[in-house]
Amino acid sequence: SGLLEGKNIVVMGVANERSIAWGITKSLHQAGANLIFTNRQERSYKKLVKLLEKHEIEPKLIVSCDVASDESINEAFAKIKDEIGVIHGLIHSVAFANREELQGEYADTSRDGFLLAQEISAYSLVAVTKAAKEIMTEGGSIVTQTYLGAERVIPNYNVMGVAKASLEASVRYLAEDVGKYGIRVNAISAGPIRTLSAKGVSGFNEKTHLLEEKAPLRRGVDQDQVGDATLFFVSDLSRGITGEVLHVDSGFHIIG
Ligand code: 0WD
Repeated sequence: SGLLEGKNIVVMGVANERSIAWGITKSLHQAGANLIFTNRQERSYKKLVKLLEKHEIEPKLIVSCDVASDESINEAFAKIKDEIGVIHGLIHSVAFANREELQGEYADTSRDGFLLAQEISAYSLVAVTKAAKEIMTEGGSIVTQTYLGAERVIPNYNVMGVAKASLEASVRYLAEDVGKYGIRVNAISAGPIRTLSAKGVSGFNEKTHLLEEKAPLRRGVDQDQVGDATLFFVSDLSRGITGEVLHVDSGFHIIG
């Protein structure tokens, strides 16, 4: 369908074909969006270019952006403004924590590790919202990716769970701030999906089996399901919704 025909959407966080942001890319592309990509590493840039070629998706622009740096964020959005002008959507699909702190006890989290997880996984949404709202002059939709570990204690998720709680609270505060400009901010809380980042969480792959056993739908979640739910949030179909966290997890979160 042409739900996003003529809309300029920025996608942050495609590392490879398994990335959640790649599933989102496919859904947005099918809906007719013009896509702008940001990525951090040279390695992911090359992968992204290859992936786009393979799937015959023509990017409007690819810019490098390290969310750890305000300068990098400002440069990236200045370039988007120069070359694209107005944007209508932003996909934030970025997180990071030290691998050694995604196992064992949360009580052992270091000060630096705590701050790093908060900076890359939660503050980054604030920083990119600040930059994006300046070029969302026709209104828009910002969508981030969170996880159940924000709401409940999930073994080994630890410092990232606390960062996701901060991310979800940020979604609500940001939604209030930018609502007056016609911009919505929402989060998708996906069930566990095997990706590069997920490999960093000790025992994460076993969690996918839990959905098959215990979730109402008795099956796991994939990147395409998250992509379609994100498409809903980016499109006008969700125009009445902001500050929301939507679970795309086969219903797992309702089971006690
Ligand atoms: O089960 C899962 N995989 C779930 C993931 C369940 C629920 C939520 N999520 C979330 C993650 O926490 C994250 O917020 O989804 C988002 C995307 O995660 P993913 O698709 O699982 O992970 P991955 O494919 O590894 O992409 C993460 C990307 C990085 O790739 P590179 O190769 O560049 O490290 O996060 C980005 C980066 O693209 N990233 C950064 N981007 C800009 N600046 C930075 C940074 N400093 N650090 C990481």
